[in-house]
Amino acid sequence: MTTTSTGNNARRDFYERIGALSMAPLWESMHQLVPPAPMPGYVAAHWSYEAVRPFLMESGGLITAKEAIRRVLILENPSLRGTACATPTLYAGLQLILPGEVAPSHRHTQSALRFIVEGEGAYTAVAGERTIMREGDFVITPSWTWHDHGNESSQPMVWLDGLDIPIVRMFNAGFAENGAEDEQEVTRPEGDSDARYASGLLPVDHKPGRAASPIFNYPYARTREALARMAKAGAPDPCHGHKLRYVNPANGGAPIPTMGTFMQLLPAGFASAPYRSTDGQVFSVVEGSGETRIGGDAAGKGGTVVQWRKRDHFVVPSWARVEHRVEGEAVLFSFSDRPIQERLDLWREDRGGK
Ligand code: 1HN
Repeated sequence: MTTTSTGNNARRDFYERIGALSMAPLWESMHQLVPPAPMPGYVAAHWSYEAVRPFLMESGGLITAKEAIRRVLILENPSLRGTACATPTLYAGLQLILPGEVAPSHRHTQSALRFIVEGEGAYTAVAGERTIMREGDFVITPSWTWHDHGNESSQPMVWLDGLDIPIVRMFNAGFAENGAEDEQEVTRPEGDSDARYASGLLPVDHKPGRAASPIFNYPYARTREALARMAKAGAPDPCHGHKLRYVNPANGGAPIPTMGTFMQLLPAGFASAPYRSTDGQVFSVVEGSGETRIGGDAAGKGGTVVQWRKRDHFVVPSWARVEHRVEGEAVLFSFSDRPIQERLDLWREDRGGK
């Protein structure tokens, strides 16, 4: 028996004995616990709307929105099955609400975003105000606010739900309540929060209290116009094209404190320079088509190439390189946990020198 194997046997025996006391040797796992660079441990993923939509519509015949509470097909990362995670920190799902249906009022400490994928005319009510939702609108449901949805239009509505479920689960800070009525009482006229907070003005005595934005619908018409004017005015960023982040006008931060939300226009013929950042991201294709190489090397080789079209969804893991390529103009919505990472001085990016 060599000294080493004696040593190893002695160590194994030691690990077993300390294991009985719920202890473990750090030196066996230290390299994994403190890696030299992020090792995401989850994969790029893509859901084509063409493949998903028939199942969404089929779910409409299986259960009502009222019975389901929320009729949603979860977009679960293939390497995180069973966890309801699109990335280790983010939940994503596609919600269907049919004409005449109501998704009953409830509230929870998890924050939610809605990004409207198909249809228009359904409303969501948040904290006493309704807003009618249209394709491309970005709508928020802040933590612990009552919310219900209803579809008084004649077409199905589908939206992307993004929630900070894994984050709240990690903190074990989840609470939820059902409303007394299916539909909450409407106490303010439609457009009230828009009037007060969305014109570069704030009520004179507004006190920045909570972290979430006082605006709850950021309509696509305005976002799209901003992008179009920006694209007309100057050259795209080599990594992002023309990219904007949604903002809480009262504090300059993200509208939802746990999730950053972004919209970017990729001009016709654009090929982005390889870029990576520590926030894993979920993308929703708003306009156009193109392809994205995910997790390639600095020279733009290898990785997974996702070919996407309007209404598709895809996931870019943390610290995986992203390269977008389009023929015609395209618009992408995305969300990530970037605001949390920034608060904690953790967020990093690598622009590959661009
Ligand atoms: C929720 O409340 C909604 O309000 C959507 O539309 C998705 C996923 C998990 C837990 C609560 C909604 C949800 C959710």
